Amino acid sequence: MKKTIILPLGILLITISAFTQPVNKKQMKNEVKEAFLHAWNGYKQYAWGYDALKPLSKQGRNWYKQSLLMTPVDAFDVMKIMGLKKEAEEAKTIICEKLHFDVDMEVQNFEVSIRILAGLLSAYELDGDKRFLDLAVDLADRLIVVFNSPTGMPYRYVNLKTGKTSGPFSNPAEIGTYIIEYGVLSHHTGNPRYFDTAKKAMVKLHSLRSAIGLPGQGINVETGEWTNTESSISGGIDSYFEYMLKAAILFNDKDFRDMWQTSLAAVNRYMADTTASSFWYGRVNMNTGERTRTFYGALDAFFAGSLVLDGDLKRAAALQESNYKMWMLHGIEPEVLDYSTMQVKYPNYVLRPENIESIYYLYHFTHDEKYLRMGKDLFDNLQKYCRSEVGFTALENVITKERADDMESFFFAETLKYFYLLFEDGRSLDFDKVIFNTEAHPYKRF
Ligand code: DMJ
Repeated sequence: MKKTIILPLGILLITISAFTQPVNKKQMKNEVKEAFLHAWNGYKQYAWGYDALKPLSKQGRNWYKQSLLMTPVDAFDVMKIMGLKKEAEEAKTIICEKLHFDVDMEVQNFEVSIRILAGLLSAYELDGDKRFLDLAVDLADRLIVVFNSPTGMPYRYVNLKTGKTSGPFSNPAEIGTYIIEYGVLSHHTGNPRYFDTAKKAMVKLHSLRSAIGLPGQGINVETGEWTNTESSISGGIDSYFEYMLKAAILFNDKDFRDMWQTSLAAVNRYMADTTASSFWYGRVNMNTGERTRTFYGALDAFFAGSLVLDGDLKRAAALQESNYKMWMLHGIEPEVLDYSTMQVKYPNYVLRPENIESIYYLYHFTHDEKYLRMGKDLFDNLQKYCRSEVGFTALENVITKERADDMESFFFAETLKYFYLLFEDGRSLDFDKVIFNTEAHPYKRF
């Protein structure tokens, strides 16, 4: 809705957009639900049984030789949250009838853990059907062998049937993003092995931090030697930090609290950066703290949410202003931006959730209407630039708006879920009673 005001001189016409008007939460919630159904129906019609939909060529895509039903598993808890009973039943049926893991194929432990293992666990918590837990236990028992390295830090890949592991060159995110899923699994099975294994890997990784308290971007899990000494809050490290804080909260565990506080102090001291009017976190050398690159991107945007979850509203709010600026620069955020020049470094957008995730967190803690308006602007632009005939597409280039033939399962699990939760006022999910894994799968706090 636009309102036109004629100023006294009668010459100047200023259009004040809906930006200044209260956001109609109910209407936005319904729009998000409609967008979800649009994307799900596209998947159903053209990619049923595959991992994901290719929305431009209208066909299915699998990650490996056999589908792991990424989209139904990732999307199931959103359907429960949105009250989409028919769709949830469809997803449950295909998961329970078709999903199995006794397949001779090598998978990436990180992605399969945060999407499939995590999705099955939240499905179990929200639905109560034990078949979800049985699938989760079977999968975890096939994945957990990745931790059998000389350091206890996991290899990147594992063959689900043979248990053969590979990929010693890893990064903190792929080493330290299991404690939530494994902890929840230990909680439901009564078997402490999962929690202990994931914690040991995280403790080991933290012990290898530099003298100034930072992890690097690359590490060999067999030797513990760093292979890349750049440090950031970005992809490759991001969820390692996220899980320290969330594990401290979920398990009320002092070790994770100490890890988080040590790391956060170093991140704030060395990575935090300001330009004329904005606050950012750039990249630095893990040993010296010297700035390496003034890069910030779509993945980094999660950090405002972590900051406010930890009680640092001041930095969180300042960083969210930058997140919003990054999104609105070209209408949709780029993968990476150089914040010192505001030039786009990597121009693609893969339907990532982190910006809206942080908006949701900030709105929860402040109830400041401006976060609803930010959320609305992001959603309106997503509809405008990414919606396609049979779903939503990633963008090759946020400047030209050239599309990419891809709709990641996290678009359901995270992006649409956080939009919905922002506008629905905690009716279906109480923020304070859950912890979200890095793929936005919620677990009850113990
Ligand atoms: C998701 O798979 C997870 O949020 C992960 O931690 C980072 N990348 C994607 C979303 O951007």
